Amino acid sequence: APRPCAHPPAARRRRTVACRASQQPAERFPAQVCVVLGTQWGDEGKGKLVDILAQQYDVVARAQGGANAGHTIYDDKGTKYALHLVPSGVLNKGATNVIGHGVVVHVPALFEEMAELESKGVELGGRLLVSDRAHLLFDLHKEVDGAREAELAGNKIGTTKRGIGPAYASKATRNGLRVCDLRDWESFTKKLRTLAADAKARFPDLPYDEERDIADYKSYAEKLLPFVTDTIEYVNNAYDSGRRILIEGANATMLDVDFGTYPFVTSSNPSIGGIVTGLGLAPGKFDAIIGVAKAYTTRVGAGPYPTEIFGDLGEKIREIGREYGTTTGRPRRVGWLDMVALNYATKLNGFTHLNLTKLDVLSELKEIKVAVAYKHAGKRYTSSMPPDIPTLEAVEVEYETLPGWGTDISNVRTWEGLPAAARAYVERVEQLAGVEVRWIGVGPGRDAVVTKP
Ligand code: 2SA
Ligand code: GDP
Ligand code: MG
Repeated sequence: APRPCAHPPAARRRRTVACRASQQPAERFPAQVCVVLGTQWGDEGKGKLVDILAQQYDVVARAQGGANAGHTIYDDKGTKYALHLVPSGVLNKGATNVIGHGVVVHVPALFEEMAELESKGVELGGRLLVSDRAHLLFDLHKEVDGAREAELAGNKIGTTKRGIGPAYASKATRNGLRVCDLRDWESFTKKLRTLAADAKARFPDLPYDEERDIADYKSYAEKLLPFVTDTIEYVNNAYDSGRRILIEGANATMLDVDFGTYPFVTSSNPSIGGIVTGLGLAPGKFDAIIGVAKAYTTRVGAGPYPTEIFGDLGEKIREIGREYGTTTGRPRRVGWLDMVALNYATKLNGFTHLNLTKLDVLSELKEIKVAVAYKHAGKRYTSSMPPDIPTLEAVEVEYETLPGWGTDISNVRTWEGLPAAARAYVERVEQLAGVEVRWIGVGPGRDAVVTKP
């Protein structure tokens, strides 16, 4: 049946808000279309929230990024899954998982991930769809990623070397290959040889054997094509028939190629615009946009990081929070919660709710700092970012200091059960951000979440 509500988006939004206010919090979700985005430099715990919410959704979709992403989730038995290309809705047997056209797909990495999931008993047949328009990421792109990083020497971006930047570069250069190209073998081989020749003109010693890839992709195509469809049609039809759609952002706003700390960013738009262009669902259809923020911050890779904590304290938080890359295992840099970045992300993405994660990691600290402003050359920044790296590296950070709670909260499951100082911390974040914090993470497990009344 067609979706009953024919109100224009703005009117519908107002209606949704009015109706939400009269409901009990537990009933506010699932919103029909819900987007989950990273607000910081990634690894905020997006996967965990998506996995939790997915239990109430029919479709879970990725729209940007690639296998650079690492989303960690746990099932009820405590089995751990590290997802890179497959959406984190995969443990909800009732949900269809969609890899939208904005994602750059390394087919062998996808197969590896699918095999790993199947070895853990997660069946994907009929539950995974891959966009026919998604760009293919080849080993060639990974090699170029490595070669470019090597050239940068002391100025490396610190990429995951998963080929993300070069794959999006091929897309923009318009010599990239897409999933639908696998349907026309002759044209596919011709395009791949042209792409390889182009890369080798720039990097003559590039260790990439296109003839071997061509041979491999013959069987990959046969295996992949049953999963391939027009996902733009699929998600829009799902929407029109009233099905619930959850969209999982990868990476995060401060790594956005337009909004982040360029050039120390990824090559997609992990903010709301990338969701629109990467999936094909119109923005007026989004009912909830959830920003996921760690109660502190982390950053993996190089680039300016105004609230970075060095020395023993940084090391301590890294160890308690187990802050190591989900994809590469790299140690993550650690810093205080940065409200300048969070307010900037809120402004850009229009968050309707926040999920504050990993509050448990701060339990041992006597005092917790929160950055409320950057100051530089007579200017005070509270929700905007200087565009250039030298200024970002030179800003003086203005902090507020809040008392810690000094007790383990990892077994707390209710708002009232949290120590007063922990509640005060959450409320201060809410106040500074001007957005409701609806979920508070107190541990990595699926149940380790406090829903704020
Ligand atoms: P890339 O590979 O071109 O996207 O790298 C560019 C920058 O983007 C950062 N980036 C990430 N930051 C945090 N987490 C990511 N995913 C993995 C994880 C990272 C890992 O979940 O832990 O395992 O190392 C991710 N992906 C990209 C990257 O560090 C560069 O700063
Ligand atoms: P994502 O990329 O945003 O999905 O996050 P990652 O999975 O890369 O990194 C987040 C890490 O924190 C994972 O190991 C999660 O299991 C873990 N995690 C998520 N939420 C919480 C939380 O509230 N507390 C603790 N201690 N760990 C959490
Ligand atoms: Mg991650």
